Amino acid sequence: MKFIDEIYLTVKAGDGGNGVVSFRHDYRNPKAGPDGGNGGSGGHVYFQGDEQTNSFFSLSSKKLWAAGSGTNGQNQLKTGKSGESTYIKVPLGTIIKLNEEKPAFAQNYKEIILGEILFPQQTLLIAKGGKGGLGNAAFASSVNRAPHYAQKGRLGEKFQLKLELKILADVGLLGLPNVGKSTLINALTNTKVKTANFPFTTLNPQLGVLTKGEQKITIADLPGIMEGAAQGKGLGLQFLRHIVRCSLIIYVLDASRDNPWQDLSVLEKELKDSGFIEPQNKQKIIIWNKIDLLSLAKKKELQKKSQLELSNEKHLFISATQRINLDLLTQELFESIKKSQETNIISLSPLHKIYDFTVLVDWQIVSLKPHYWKLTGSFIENLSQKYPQPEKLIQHLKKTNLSEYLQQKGVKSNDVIVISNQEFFWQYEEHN
Ligand SMILES: Nc1nc2c(ncn2[C@@H]2O[C@H](COP(=O)(O)OP(=O)(O)OP(=O)(O)O)[C@@H](O)[C@H]2O)c(=O)[nH]1
Ligand SMILES: [Mg+2]
Repeated sequence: MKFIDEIYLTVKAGDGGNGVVSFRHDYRNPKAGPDGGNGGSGGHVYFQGDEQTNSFFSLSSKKLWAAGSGTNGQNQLKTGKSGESTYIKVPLGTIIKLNEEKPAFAQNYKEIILGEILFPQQTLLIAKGGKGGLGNAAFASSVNRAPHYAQKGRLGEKFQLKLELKILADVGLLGLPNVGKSTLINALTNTKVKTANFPFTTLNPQLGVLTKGEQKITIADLPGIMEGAAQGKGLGLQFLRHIVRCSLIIYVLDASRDNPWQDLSVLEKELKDSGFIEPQNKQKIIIWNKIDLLSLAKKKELQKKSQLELSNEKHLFISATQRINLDLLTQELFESIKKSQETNIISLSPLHKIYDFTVLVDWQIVSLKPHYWKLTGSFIENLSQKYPQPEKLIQHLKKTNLSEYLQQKGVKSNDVIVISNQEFFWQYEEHN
């Protein structure tokens, strides 16, 4: 299956159904009251965490994800049916970003993150469905017993999004090609990643889970990194972003190579040059793999040098194929990760949308001719449907900071503004 860690898509929540204007048919009483029912509400669009997938591949062919719209109300006070919500299943570690043109007052945000999916089954509401409009029966009052108007349903939110995946793993395996990273993940976990005696066998990140009782550690095996990767050599560093969230990095080295110490400095240099992570903020274990291939003398030499040069670093000598010291490594991982899982839990992201974008992204005004403007955006249109009476609409618009926006754009008092095909004379409030 193809590995895709970045996609663009549009989500559209369902529109609310319209309320209707209707009166009871009663030949004995032609003045019988209104019985127009309310519209059903539109379905929402949610994102949901799915442990079974590690890529956006299954989402990549669909560009528009829409929820169902509510149906219109009916006579006899019948409410319309609600639209069905849509759940988009994404891998854990998905970051949902807004991909809309930013309004002037949001330019300070480098990018606008709507939320993150971090847990299995975590559900995040991204686009809210529109409410159903009220039927005319809802407007009946002692003053107006037979209202001839009803509300239209409100529009569902619509956003263009960019999804980015940063795989959620506790441990990342980093190393030059062919050093035994995949052999190691297979030996530690239940995965069966392909291994072979040539470089670049692994082309995509792979995940494995190491378990002990209740505790779980996820490990990511990444494609090999070579010298010059930060400048784009080999597979480059495109996969490095997947270790940004690992709390521990295992540097895997092939102890049987001619100069494994140089390999270690290459790895450290590439990681530093990539600028992706600050290695000093991560826990790290250096692993000399394939020690089964070393003569006793070579092994002693390596151990001695490591004792001197890596005295401040955790390091281990292992063989992934012969299972030498794997228990020690496992134990080390559980101890290190337990600590970081305990501290991390507090800093995880919220379970809901971080900003309310209806207001942020929405307003747009264009000048059609001098002193004549058109105001659009679903926030405005929704409001104009909620308040079919012009005075009420203006009253509500004035409660927002629309005035400031219009002033910035050069709208003057007595200019005409068109909202949803209705014309209004705009007046700024007098400030005494
Ligand atoms: N003798 C010996 N061979 C090993 C050991 N670990 C891995 N190998 C062999 O080294 C070769 C490469 O192993 P892989 O696990 O595919 O290496 P990798 O680091 O995942 O390689 P890329 O995916 O290309 O980056 C295979 O032939 C493995 O059998 C070990 O501990 N001892
Ligand atoms: Mg591999």
